Amino acid sequence: MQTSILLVTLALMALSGAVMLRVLRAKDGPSPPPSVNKQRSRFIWCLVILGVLVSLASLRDWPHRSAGSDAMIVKITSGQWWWETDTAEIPLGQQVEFRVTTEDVNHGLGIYDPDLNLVAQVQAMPNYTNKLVHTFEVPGTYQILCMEFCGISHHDMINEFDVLEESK
Ligand SMILES: [Cu+2]
Repeated sequence: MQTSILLVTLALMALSGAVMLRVLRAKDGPSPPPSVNKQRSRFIWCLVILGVLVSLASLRDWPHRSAGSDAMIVKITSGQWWWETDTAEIPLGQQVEFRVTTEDVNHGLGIYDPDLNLVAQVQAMPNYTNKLVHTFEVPGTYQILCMEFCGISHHDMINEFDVLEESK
């Protein structure tokens, strides 16, 4: 998904650059007839509409969207230098909405699978609750690590939870 977004962004940036170059070159020559200007205006509006549509379509599945009504809510609070979760067990295949905040400075919540691959992340911010929606497809023990240097014991910010095939 991230690669698709990057490629689409690069393609649209290249297209925008080409349009800008053409506009700049056209400025030096004789002024075009009104019909050409109208055609250019239509073309630019088509690009704007295309950009908005691509943005909406590609942003829809980002993890910061709202969860379904049957999602499990997991609250995670952080501070220097700890993570506190209100559950230690999450059922496999269950959509989870993490509600993440901090009591002091900014922290970066990173959720790592049993092989220590990063599977989801969100910023923990003071006086604000960020939402992160994720569905775990692999059982095991997941670790929560801080991804933003937040002080001398930043490396001690470790917690974990289990993703279980059947909830107990
Ligand atoms: Cu930290």
